[in-house]
Amino acid sequence: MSEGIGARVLRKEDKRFITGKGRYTDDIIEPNQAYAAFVRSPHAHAKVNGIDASAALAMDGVVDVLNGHQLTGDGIGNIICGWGVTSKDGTPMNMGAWSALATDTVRYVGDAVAVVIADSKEIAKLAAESVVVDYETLPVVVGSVEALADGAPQIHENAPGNLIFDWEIGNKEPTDAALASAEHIVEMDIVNNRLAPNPMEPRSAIATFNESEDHYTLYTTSQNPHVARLVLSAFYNVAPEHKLRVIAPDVGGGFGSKIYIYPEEITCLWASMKTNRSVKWTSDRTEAFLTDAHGRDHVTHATMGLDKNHKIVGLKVNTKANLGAYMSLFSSATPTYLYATLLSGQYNIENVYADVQGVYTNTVPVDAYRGAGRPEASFVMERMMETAARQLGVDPAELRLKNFVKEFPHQTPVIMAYDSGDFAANQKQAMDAADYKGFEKRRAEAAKRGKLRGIGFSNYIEACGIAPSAAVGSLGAGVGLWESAEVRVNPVGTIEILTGSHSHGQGHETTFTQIVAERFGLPTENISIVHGDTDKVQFGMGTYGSRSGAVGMSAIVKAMDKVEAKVKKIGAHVLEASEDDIIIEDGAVKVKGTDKQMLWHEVGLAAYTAHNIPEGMEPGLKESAFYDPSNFTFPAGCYICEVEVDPETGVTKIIQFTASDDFGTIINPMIVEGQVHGGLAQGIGQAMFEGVVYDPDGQQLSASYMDYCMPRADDVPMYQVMHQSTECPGNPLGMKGCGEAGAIGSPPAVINAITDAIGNNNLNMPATPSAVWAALQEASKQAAE
Ligand code: MCN
Repeated sequence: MSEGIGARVLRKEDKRFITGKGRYTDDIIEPNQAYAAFVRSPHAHAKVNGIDASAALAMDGVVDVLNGHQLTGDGIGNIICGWGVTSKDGTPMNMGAWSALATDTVRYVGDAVAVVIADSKEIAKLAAESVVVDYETLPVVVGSVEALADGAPQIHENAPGNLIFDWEIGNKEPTDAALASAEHIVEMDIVNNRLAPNPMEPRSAIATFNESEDHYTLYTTSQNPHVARLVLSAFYNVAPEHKLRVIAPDVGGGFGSKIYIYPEEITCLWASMKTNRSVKWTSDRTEAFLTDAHGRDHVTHATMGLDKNHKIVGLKVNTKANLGAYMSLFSSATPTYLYATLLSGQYNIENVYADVQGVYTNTVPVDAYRGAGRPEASFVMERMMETAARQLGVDPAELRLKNFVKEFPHQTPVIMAYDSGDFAANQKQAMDAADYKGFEKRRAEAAKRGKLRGIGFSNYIEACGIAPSAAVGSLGAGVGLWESAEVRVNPVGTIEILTGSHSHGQGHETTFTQIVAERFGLPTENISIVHGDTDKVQFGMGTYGSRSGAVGMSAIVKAMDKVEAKVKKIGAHVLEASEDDIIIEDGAVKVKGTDKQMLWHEVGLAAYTAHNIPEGMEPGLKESAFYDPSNFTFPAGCYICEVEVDPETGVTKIIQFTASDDFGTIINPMIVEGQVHGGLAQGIGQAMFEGVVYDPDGQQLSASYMDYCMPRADDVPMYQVMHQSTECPGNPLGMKGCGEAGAIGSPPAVINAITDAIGNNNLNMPATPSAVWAALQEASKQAAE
């Protein structure tokens, strides 16, 4: 089947995207549309003593100026965090309140205190600048370590010492004992830098309250419109669920940052009801830096023990996770369930213990960003591994090989049950492709040119799919994370797939049709995807955690099973054969071993005309299914990075990057490679270029592309991307997620390579030329002493 599973089908959606025909939220124009501009705090921490909006209200074209007291007065609820994390001492999270518009206190630069609604965007922005807010500044703290220190400014009344939770996982006493008796100890302080998500399309929302129908519509840049509707109605009381339609049309990237319901969506909906106008807001880039949820920001101390045979006997990790000024949907889950549960990496380690403190600071809220917790875990483990190899004077590849999990299923001491994998095979494939054996020769040749060449490994594992619902629920999530699908065969035989997954760059319109094409032997052009609209798709959990393949497509498989069963019954009836003899292939329903057949569209027609179907059968051909996976999926791989450093300037060039991944069954290799390429660019960005920087007053010094450096095309090499797969036993297609792997696995490979080149292991991300140069100076100073 040329367009089925494994085919490099070109992305159907690209026709409209690359010809400028995509329809994004900001492209939607409603009649009688007004524009919102937010009045944002210029202070990182302040009391709000009053708001004077009289000048703004007097301006021509200003419809209204609304504030937090009005919002809470109308019963609009606080923004919630959807995952409970219980502290070591059994207490629940100390959660501060987050109102979509602040009332008495602002807690980060960008915190919204009021919104101006006006006839044009320009008037709204101008008017917002004329709103006078009486702020009384308060002391500020931006780092998690500082926020936990005695005497730090108190950010939320009910989170004493700024501690949201102090959570633990693993076996503490046995880990302590294993470390005490270990032959070798490796100890490191590791910082995982704060990142801004930077999707190509900034966040946007347009809300319409239709008074005559008592109905709300919200177009928004969401990765999960159904969850948005649920949360907006059930928790924020903005509109009853059955009277609210949420549509996420084309979305230009999200990387996790569009999972959450932000203050702006809540405010636009509420303001639409207040003003009886459609209300539109689209973020600009500076606003995006100031308000899109950031990612990472961990400060970690890790200790690893090895025995005399270099087997790891224990791992102990303490992490302080900066969660910013407020907690949003996934924020508590990211540094706990999605991080510490993967700290043992690809290795068979009997004793692992981690404790994590979630901390409030006067910074932008931190939540999931591509990988969410898993890049932080793989960075800790893979930096520790490389450091251990260097301290022991052994080959890093050999040390990993010795410690790999080799038998599956494998239960780790930190909850996860790895179901499949062949880590040694991925490592071998990557080593062969990267010509690891020939590296020392290349290093010597580079030295002759005055360059420092280095090589670094990263053997990552991640947990995708986020499942099953019972387990996710027991971890404190408000909802289980299953997925839904409906397969509609139309009377003419074309097929529409309604899915709860949401494509915002991942190519679902292509890959989802491929599995249907494969099953029924139809061309993909006869199959289309319906998604992103709560009025069209019954319910869905959306796209994040690389779950749409393994979970979303599995729901489609389940629905196709039901369609197939009905088609066989109709085929057997019409063709006067036994159901057992009916096969479906090449777009036809056939009787095995005969030339009797019905074409696919004839089956569709039969189902809807309904005069020649089995007695008692319901007319129509449409089935739905809900799929709840039995486990996470565990994509894994080996990444090898080779760099050259100019010792005069610290400028680092990636010469070669080799990735061998295990994604189970691959539906579309081209799309999967694209996903890996994108993830690698983001991981390399984190390792070498990107970082949100705050000054001590809580002002972002990196809130524009002048200061926040994204990787450009010439910063990344032509990757060598390859696969060595083991089938996932947990879902019908055998798939594992691929959407985050590149971002998870690449940062440690890059830093391991650079530190290998410069001979100094003490290097934080981003490894900018000045950071690398400083580390080189430190190394030569140490050598001279
Ligand atoms: N696929 C496949 N074979 C596999 C696994 C996946 O062919 N074995 C295909 C899938 O059918 C899908 C794509 O690869 O078309 C990605 O699938 P999957 O790994 O299931 O990830 P999701 O579709 O759930 O996407 C989420 C993931 C995440 S969590 C982030 S963050 C991310 C990412 O996808 N954000 C992205 N990739 C992104 N790509 C773009 N362009 N923009 C983003 O915002």
